Amino acid sequence: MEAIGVLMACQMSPYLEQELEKRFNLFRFWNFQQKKEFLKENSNSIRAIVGNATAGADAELIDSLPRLEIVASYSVGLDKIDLGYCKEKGIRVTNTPDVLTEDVADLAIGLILTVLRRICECDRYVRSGSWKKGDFKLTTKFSGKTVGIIGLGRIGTAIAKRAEAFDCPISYYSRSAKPDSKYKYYTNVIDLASNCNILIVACPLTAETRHIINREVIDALGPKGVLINIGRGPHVDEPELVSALVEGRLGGAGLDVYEHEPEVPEQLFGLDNVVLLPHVGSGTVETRQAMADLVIGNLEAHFLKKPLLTPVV
Ligand code: 8YV
Repeated sequence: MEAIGVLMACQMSPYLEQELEKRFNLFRFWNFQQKKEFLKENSNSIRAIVGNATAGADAELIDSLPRLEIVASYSVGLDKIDLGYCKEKGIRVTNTPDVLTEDVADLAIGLILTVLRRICECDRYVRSGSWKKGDFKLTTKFSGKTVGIIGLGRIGTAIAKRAEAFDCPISYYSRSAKPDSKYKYYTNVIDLASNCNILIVACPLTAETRHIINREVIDALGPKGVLINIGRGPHVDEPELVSALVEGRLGGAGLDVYEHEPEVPEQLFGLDNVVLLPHVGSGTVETRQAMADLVIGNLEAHFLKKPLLTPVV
């Protein structure tokens, strides 16, 4: 039987590569300089794409692969996949929900503590020998602060649960109120931002949520407020965020994602009230393996004509 062709859209996990290679005819897209030529030559054997938060499947790629049946994303976020087009063409889509929820929620809390308690700056203080010259300055308490969450899905809920353990009053914004939620619901982000100390972005990136954090929201959060983004860079109008932080109109920020990764605005590098992470929300050995296993499980299920493990489309 002809081996099933699987196209990996970019480099993401050596373990996943190895496991895909055992089962399929794996094409590593990044190894081909002439992408168009490569697609032309192999369009008849590729039946699956493995994407992630960096590269997925847009209409152009989908159109160049007439035998494409499934896009399996090594991510929970689906913003790099043209979902509408996949639906229209009957191409199945899967992602990796649940397995990464805890890690991302843990990291959101880590970012809050690191920004408020200046953990990175404290570490530099000790390493540079400054402690010998005097005590570190006082920082800001986390426990009891009001936390606002944009998007009360799996990850938002896991963050809320953790913040509850810090005795934080919790409120949220989402498209509609969650009938079973005990948290306070705001019908718009500006009201949420005006009424919380820490604002966390935890919703999917869609046309509606792009730049959901704009100047007005930043101003509503204010000079004592802290923004945490573990969602996607384009949720935030980045130049507005940078100028607010540089001008002291926003109290601080903890960022795991950026508008143009891996580019990070250099104006942020000198700011001690900002913590910058390189998109590592799900980046633990345990979780990345579980994500890879889900990608493989979905592809195997599809090609064995069994129900998909985590279908989206
Ligand atoms: C990953 C992510 O960084 O799940 C998501 O949506 O952004 C992350 O888990 C990425 O897809 C791993 O390559």
